[in-house]
Amino acid sequence: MFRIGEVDFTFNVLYAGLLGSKILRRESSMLTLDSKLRHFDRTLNLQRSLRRFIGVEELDKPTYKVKSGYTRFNQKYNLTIGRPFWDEALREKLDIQEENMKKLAARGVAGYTILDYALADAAYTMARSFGTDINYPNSGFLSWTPLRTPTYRCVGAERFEVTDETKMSRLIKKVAMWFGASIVRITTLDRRWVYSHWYDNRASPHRNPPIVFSDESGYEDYVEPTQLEDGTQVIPKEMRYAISLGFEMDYESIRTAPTAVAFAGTLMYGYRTIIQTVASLAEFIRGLGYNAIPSSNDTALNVPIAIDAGLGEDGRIGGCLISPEYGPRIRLAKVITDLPLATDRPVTFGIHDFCEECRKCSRRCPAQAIPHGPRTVGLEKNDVDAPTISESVGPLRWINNQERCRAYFAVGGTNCGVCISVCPWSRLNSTTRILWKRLTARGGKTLRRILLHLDEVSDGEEINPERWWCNEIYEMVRKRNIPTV
Ligand code: B12
Ligand code: SF4
Ligand code: SF4
Repeated sequence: MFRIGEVDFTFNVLYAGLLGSKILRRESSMLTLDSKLRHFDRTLNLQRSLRRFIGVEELDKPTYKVKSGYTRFNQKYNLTIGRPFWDEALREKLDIQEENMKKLAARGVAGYTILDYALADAAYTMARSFGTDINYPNSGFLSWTPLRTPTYRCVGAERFEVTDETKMSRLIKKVAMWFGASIVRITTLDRRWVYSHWYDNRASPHRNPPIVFSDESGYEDYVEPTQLEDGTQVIPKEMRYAISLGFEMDYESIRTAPTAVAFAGTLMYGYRTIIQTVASLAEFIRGLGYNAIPSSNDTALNVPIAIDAGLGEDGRIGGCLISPEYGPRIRLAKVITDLPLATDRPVTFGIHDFCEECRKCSRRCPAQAIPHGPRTVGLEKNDVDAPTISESVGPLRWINNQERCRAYFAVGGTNCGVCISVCPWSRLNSTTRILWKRLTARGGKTLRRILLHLDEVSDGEEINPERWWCNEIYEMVRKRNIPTV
């Protein structure tokens, strides 16, 4: 018998082999859509077994700490829908995007041709058509009110009475997976993570209305999610639950990061599926007679909500949750509801210790946006001169310089994603990778270093966009330098 520390190596190899082959056989339901609702019982069980095998521990409280005095973040300061619309100095840095895209496409640079950008644009269709926009609350498919007459009214019934919250939660998870989610867990909504205000650059002049709860003075009469005339969004106090949803982004396209193919992957396997899933899940809940707010990047912060629900933990890539199943290669969304549900617990699998050693994302980030040093609360400077006004102050975490990251998006007209592509936890769940995860989560410092080294030498291959497309037209577009400017 060969032993590494406390770990029985022979047993591990055998168990990982069995679990790995089972997961690979069940890949259709574990990693992609499955058409049969009953299969999701097995998927949920398999996810639980995988977590147990890796060594994911359930906790009473999440592993993060938040300094007292933390105040809710105003979306006006974020770098997607807020600051670029009112901060001229930042705008200048981002304005290079269009010119850069033209130059790259004209030179036929792989991953930045007209085909690559067209693919990304097309993959975005569901998430930004018919009034839907992933960044605005209550827009299009993200409507805060039912899109059609709720089923319970159509069938002339009272609202569906929930007598067993645990069974209801399992049902909701299965339905959400059927609609498109890869992983679903439930938490009580912590109001700290709801934006204090949302930003509306469609209004003229732009406006920055508050998001309030119905137990705040003056809003007591609202029993349904409501948008007031001045844009104020009211969430009824009874909407205490957040269904946190994770969406695996496909490995092949992400491995082409930072190209437009990777961008397309995040839009396709992230936002397209998010919109379809949260909108449908919200309609299902409304059909039973309850309120539901489907939400993508709008309304609240997805990462701390997902940590509370136990989807994973925060890691060195400051804006990303690392999940045991997919690492940071997962997009997040949520549905806020008053449907009575049983909640899940937060988890740990030692990612803070692992990120201390690893630093692969900080070494590879082309914008030097990810710190090499320890976690901070944003009150002191770390080695990438954060925080800026776009980072909240108070939660202990690896604070990234997101201004640098956002400015790098403008360089290639994509959303980069190199950090998620290179993270060892993003790799596909082969038998060896599952074993690697288990040893990494449970091992000590020395073992972690050995495993990190093994990751460097074994699985570092990035995918060339040319190989990704695998089509002669792509070669022709590159050689003929189409389009020209
Ligand atoms: C705006 C935004 C950005 C901005 C940066 C954030 C900013 N400061 O403006 C830009 C455009 C640069 C960006 C970049 C990226 N983003 Co982004 N981004 C968002 C968005 C839409 C809003 C977040 C926000 O308002 N941040 C402003 C303040 C709050 O930032 P902050 O204080 O630094 O807090 C961050 C983290 O510390 C964490 N957080 C917040 N509060 C707390 C509290 C505790 C206790 C902890 C532990 C963590 C935590 O969440 C925040 C995420 O920005 C979210 C969606 C959402 N609603 O959550 C996606 C989101 C966070 N991004 C995501 C991703 C994947 C990326 C990129 C990898 C790009 C890509 N290719 O997909 C990079 C990674 C950059 C990095 N180093 O982290 C995913 C993360 C998925 C995951 N696995 O967790 C999200 C959740 C989108 C989604 N729907 O899945 N992003
Ligand atoms: S998305 Fe790119 S620029 Fe932004 S932090 Fe990740 S690697 Fe750096
Ligand atoms: S690349 Fe390494 S340091 Fe960065 S998030 Fe992944 S595990 Fe942590």
